[in-house]
Amino acid sequence: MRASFNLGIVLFSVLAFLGSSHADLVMNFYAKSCPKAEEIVLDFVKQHIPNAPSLAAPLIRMHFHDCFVRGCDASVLLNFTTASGNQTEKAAIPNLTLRGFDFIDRVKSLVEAECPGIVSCADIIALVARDSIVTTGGPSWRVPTGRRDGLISNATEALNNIPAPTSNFSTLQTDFANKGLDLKDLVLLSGAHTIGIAHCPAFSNRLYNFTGVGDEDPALDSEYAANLKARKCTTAGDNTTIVEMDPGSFRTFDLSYYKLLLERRGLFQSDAALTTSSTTKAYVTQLLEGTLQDFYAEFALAMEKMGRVEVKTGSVGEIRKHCAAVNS
Ligand code: HEM
Ligand SMILES: *[C@@H]1O[C@H](CO)[C@@H](O)[C@H](O)[C@H]1NC(C)=O
Ligand SMILES: *[C@@H]1O[C@H](CO)[C@@H](O)[C@H](O)[C@H]1NC(C)=O
Ligand SMILES: *[C@@H]1O[C@H](CO)[C@@H](O)[C@H](O)[C@H]1NC(C)=O
Ligand SMILES: *[C@@H]1O[C@H](CO)[C@@H](O)[C@H](O)[C@H]1NC(C)=O
Ligand SMILES: *[C@@H]1O[C@H](CO)[C@@H](O)[C@H](O)[C@H]1NC(C)=O
Ligand SMILES: *[C@@H]1O[C@H](CO)[C@@H](O)[C@H](O)[C@H]1NC(C)=O
Ligand SMILES: CC(=O)N[C@H]1CO[C@H](CO)[C@@H](O)[C@@H]1O
Repeated sequence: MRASFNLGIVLFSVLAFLGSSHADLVMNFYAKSCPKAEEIVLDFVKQHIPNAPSLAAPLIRMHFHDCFVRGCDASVLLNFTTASGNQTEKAAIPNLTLRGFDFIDRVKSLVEAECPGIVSCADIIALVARDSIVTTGGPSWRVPTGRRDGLISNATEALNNIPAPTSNFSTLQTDFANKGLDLKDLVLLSGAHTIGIAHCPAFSNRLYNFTGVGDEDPALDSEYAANLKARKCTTAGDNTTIVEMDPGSFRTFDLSYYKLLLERRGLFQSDAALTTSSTTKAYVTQLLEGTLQDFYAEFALAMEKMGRVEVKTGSVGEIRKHCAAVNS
């Protein structure tokens, strides 16, 4: 009995060791090292997001931007310029409209107070993104943890890896494939544009001078374009006006984003591009034929997959003390 018990422990340890050399993310990674970590994150989100529900959108977007540059390693959070003067991801154009950095910092300080130096900023972004979406009534997904924080943040890499709103289908396909994400993931993850807002420069080329002859993008519904020009982005140079990406239900995580795509009312060229490939258009149609719960279930799988992109685990990277700076 005793011998077999010991043998069990040995076997278990060997398996655990082999497992850790794979260093995959696991559910509830902090169960022993910081058992309250995930609860602290959730409590903070539940306490603050109901008063600021529009933050859920930039927080899930932050997770996306983080994962697409050097993997989900919180490189997106590093302060503007490093000691050596390098520009970080925050300085890159796609990041100019990110919000929610303070929110992450506040969660981090609560978690640090509970267990210093244990919980990574990368995991905090992933958990906050999920909990914020759930708290605003959207889908949930599994967030395995154990990500470690990166040491490098580079503005040029953000530009090279984060797809632009002017991207066509083949560029999007390549950008996602580079992160191990397929066309289904592209369609599902783009569905996050069912919530949130955009600033005019992300799409005003479609309204003004699309091909250099003062024209609109023919792929954009002309009535919608006229409306945007009359009421929202009234000049080609408007940098500040914001537009709901899924007008009418921009706070509701529903299927109407996909409905709009088929009505040629996707806001960005990158949204419209999903209907230019028969493969992705078929996925869009399929989602619209299914239920909201079907969409949520598929979205959940795609988010979990995105959350695993090029993660650093084991002894790679570090656990930052402050999310905005690498440890000194
Ligand atoms: C497929 C390629 C994608 C492109 C080209 C793209 C581009 C953009 C752009 C340009 C904005 C507007 C920023 C602004 O002007 O304020 C935006 C907003 C947003 N994006 Fe994406 N995005 C993509 C994929 C994703 C993914 C994968 C997610 C998350 C899973 C996501 C979530 C969001 C959300 C929630 C917003 C609204 C942010 C807010 O309300 O502040 N996007 N995106
Ligand atoms: C800043 O740039 C220098 C020179 O390229 C590089 O050695 C250093 O690692 C960079 N620092 C960061 C934090 O990216
Ligand atoms: C940032 O990334 C670009 C593109 O990969 C690279 O050319 C550049 O040297 C990097 N900058 C620093 C400071 O490492
Ligand atoms: C898509 O955009 C890329 C980058 O701008 C361009 O090189 C490529 O020719 C475009 N593809 C199509 C099919 O238009
Ligand atoms: C449209 O773009 C073309 C080519 O860049 C430029 O010559 C023209 O002045 C622009 N027209 C307007 C109305 O901005
Ligand atoms: C919009 O932003 C650009 C670049 O930051 C700036 O050059 C331009 O003057 C701004 N336009 C307006 C109308 O504020
Ligand atoms: C980030 O930069 C700001 C402003 O330069 C500075 O006040 C803050 O202390 C920095 N944060 C960290 C963690 O270094
Ligand atoms: C959130 C953030 O850091 N935004 C910055 C993006 O870059 C511009 C300048 O390039 C800054 O003014 C913003 O504060």
